Amino acid sequence: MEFFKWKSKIRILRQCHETIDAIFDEQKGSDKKLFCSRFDTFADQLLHPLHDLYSDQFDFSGHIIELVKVLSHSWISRNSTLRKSDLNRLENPDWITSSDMMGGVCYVDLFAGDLAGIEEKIPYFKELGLTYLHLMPLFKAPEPESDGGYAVSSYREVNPSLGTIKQLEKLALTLRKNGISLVLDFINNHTSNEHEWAEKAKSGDVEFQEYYYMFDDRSIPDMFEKNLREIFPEVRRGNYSWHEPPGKWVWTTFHNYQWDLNYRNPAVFVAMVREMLFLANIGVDFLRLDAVPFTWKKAGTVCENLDEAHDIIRALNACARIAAPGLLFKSEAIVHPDDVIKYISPDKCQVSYNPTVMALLWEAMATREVKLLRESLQHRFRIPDGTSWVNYVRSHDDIGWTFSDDDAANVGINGFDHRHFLNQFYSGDFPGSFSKGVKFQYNPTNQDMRVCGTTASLAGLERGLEVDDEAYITDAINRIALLYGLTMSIGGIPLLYLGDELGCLNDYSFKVNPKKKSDNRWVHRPIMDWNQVEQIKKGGLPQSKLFEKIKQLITLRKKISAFGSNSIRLLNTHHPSVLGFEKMDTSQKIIVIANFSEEESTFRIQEQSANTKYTDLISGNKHLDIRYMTVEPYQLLWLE
Ligand code: OTU
Repeated sequence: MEFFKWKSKIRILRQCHETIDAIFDEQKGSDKKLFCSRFDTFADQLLHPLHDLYSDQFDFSGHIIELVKVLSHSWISRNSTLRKSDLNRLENPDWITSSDMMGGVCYVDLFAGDLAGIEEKIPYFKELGLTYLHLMPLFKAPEPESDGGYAVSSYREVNPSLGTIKQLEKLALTLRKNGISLVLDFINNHTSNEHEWAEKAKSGDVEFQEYYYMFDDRSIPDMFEKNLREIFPEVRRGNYSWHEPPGKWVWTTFHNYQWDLNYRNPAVFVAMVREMLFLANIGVDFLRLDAVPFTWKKAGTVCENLDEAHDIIRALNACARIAAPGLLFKSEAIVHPDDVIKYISPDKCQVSYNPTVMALLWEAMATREVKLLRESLQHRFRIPDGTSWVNYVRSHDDIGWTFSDDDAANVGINGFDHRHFLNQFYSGDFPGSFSKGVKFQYNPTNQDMRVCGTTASLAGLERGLEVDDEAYITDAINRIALLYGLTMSIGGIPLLYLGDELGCLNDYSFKVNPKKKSDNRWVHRPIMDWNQVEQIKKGGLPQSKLFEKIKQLITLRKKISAFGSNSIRLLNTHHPSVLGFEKMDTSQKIIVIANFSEEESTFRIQEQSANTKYTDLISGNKHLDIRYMTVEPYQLLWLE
């Protein structure tokens, strides 16, 4: 490193500048000065991690020069709208923690048929106040199975059944004009087995075989395998699959058709930057970095969350800062909370899913106790300035119980037993459970398991409607509103899985669909039924109440600036089912109270003075004395 800092670094930087000069001199008019100043500002963030990763590789500086060419050309072709938006974002870096932020996520086909359909739904997004729209993977992918698009055959082609890349670019612009940021996945851990690189590897092209991890026999795979986790053990045991051609074992962490990219090869890094900046220049605002923990493998380790995986993200981030400064990253690390947090930083991922809070919201719902949620929030919620959580109730994936066993032990819970209980509870096997989830990926070796289900089905609405019991249905609706209301007030960007606002239930039809039947996650990815949406909007249905409630909460959240902020102060409510915390910023202080019980609960917040009276912004109730107060079943209070 020392050597790099002095001698070779100066030489490489000089070569970089010569390359930049040559490219920009040919393309007169493009803003070279700005580009150069950004390059200089972020050169260390770019070159240091790359030096750590690749300086031992043949022609390290050649790869750097190639990278600089990619960055220069991407910047030159970045259009004026995006450049203007870059400047806005840079001038207002706190935009991600504004309480105006409201996210939504959907599949293009399931929600609206195709990209044209999505554009038609913009009024619906605006009705919900969305400012952030994550469209699930929409790129060219293998048929019939593609892991819901997470096996990408081309990062530059839209799946023809959904539209074209031109349409996507236009949609990004239209969304931008409507105040909605476009979020897409950057599936950078693997490509599909039908990607051009994989095809070349199959045909025996050694250059492209080195884009992946390929082995002639089991000796190296067997050595690695000793320490590796299995992600989809019901689909395939182990982390490798045999492919003929090329007649080799291929590292496939997920499905056989998802080939892990070999980031030890610097050419892979450069090639992926090229794809990433292509997406940036289409007008994507956030890239969700899929499966970030897995991008580096090292013998003798679990091959997740390694330091080198972090180096890759820092270098990718520097590329964005230089060539597409408005582009932000969202981390998708559904792992132990100690690891989740390490990806969150202005020079890595500026936003991140909050899988711990997601899982613990459900945990508190099942146990009617908030102690583990509270324990975790207490020391795990705080993240750096310039970053934001994305808080969600559920995603397109299963729910895994990724809380810390140490946190659990601190509040007297055995983590292993508790996970077993939660799986039983949410798959509906636990006596008295309100939930109708489906088990996912049982691993007989370690008894690990996760669960699937829509928010409404997990929260009791499906059972409630089946037994046609009004009280049961009301509890379920209130649970959903409570969960979403907390994602809106805990701090960060709330993310709505579109359809949840309407109480969408599990869809079991995937079981007879040959493309989907092997993956239980499809149970919670229903097709949006727009006729039913009309019925719900007319009013009178139980789901109508939910829809109105969710809209009310979103509208209110936007007015409460403190709800965007990362800081939180936990309050002692003296009741096991009642969570209390305070959100504060320079202009506002709000107390949030959440009752995770189907019983009325009486809580006490003692640190209040006798003459402080509160107004609940949700119900409108005034003159509330929280030194001793009773809340309704599953009630949420936003107290001012
Ligand atoms: C992600 O999830 C996606 O969200 C999934 O839909 C994909 O199947 C998968 O990647 C492969 O592209 O294991 O059960 O810590 O938890 O990357 C879901 C990260 C997953 C993993 C996560 C993965």
